Amino acid sequence: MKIGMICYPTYGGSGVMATELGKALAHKGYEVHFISTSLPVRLDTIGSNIFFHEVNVLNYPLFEYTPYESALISKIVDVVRYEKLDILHVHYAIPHAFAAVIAKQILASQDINIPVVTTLHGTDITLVGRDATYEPTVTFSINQSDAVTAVSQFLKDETFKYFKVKKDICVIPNFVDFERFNKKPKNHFKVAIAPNGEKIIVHTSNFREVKRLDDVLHVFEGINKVIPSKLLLMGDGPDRSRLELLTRKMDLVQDVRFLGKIEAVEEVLSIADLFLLPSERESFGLAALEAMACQVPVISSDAEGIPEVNIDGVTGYISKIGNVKEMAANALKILSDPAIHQQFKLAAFERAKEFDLKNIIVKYEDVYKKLLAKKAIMVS
Ligand code: GMT
Repeated sequence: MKIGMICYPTYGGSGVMATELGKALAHKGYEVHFISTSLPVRLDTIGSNIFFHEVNVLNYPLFEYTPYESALISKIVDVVRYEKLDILHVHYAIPHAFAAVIAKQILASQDINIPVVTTLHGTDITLVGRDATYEPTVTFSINQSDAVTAVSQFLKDETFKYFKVKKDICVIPNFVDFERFNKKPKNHFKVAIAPNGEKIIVHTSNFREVKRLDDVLHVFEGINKVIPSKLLLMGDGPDRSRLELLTRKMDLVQDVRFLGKIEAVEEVLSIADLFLLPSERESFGLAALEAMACQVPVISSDAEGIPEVNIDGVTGYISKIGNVKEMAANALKILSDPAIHQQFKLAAFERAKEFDLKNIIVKYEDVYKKLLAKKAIMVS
């Protein structure tokens, strides 16, 4: 089977998840064609059955805004025709689902029938997608897709609540690859970061407002006052410069490291003692799941789909959004007692196993196979 995988190439959860899915499918023998504006960040291996097609946007002085969607649609049409793809799997509704369903219509006019699977990821439904600017387009794209999946029950419910959806949505949670994310600590790295055995606290995100990076610093401050610790911040985004200034203002520079868009996320997680995710919005929280796979307990907010991943009092603790005092107190409960810490680490690991890539990937394969079987019946 030849699959077209369309996603954002940047450090966002949807691009990460699409890339990991594509790599895993290729490993199982599928031919996977990524279509994106640049090489997706986690696409570190181009194997014999993984291909990358770059969307080139042609500029013209008349264009005040570059018509990216048109370029993407044209690229999809071209790749489907030339590579003879069987199915398109698009990640994030705006503009990918829209581009795919329009490409599908263009191809239908050339007698090519290509099923479209749309995976909804988060703010494409909960924030930007529901705004009047995009809502009609998102509704149309969902209803014109052949199958729609959502990464959490929360996201499915929100989609039905805010959009006039006329089809079923299948919940397929995000997953983690245990071959990559596991507790194999790189001790030399740990010694360099925490030379005096300080606790290592980690946060990963794309540094947007919804991630509440200020809360990350305030929770860390609460921990650091009591237990010598270091905070490692992975990722980058619009809030980074402001955060750097806040770190100085809070006099935390000695203990906070901005690692930037680091690729070896799993190496940092493998030496972490605790993960912080105080987000305002989080349809799932893939970053937390990856931490849990590395036996790292999670201190999080109760936003959206997070409770479907982090279990309060078992794999970490959950507090109301913004309650940094409680988050710090909960972090200290875990970190102060090695036996309790160990119990949370193991529980986090056990919970993460429920989202093992090996079990989740078959759910996507099922969706593809059903659509292709349906297509075969229509042809015969
Ligand atoms: O919705 C976003 O903020 C973008 C999206 C992304 O591409 O980064 O993130 C979402 O998708 C991830 C993967 O499915 C989820 O783990 C994140 O929780 C979700 N982010 C939000 O809902 C804010």
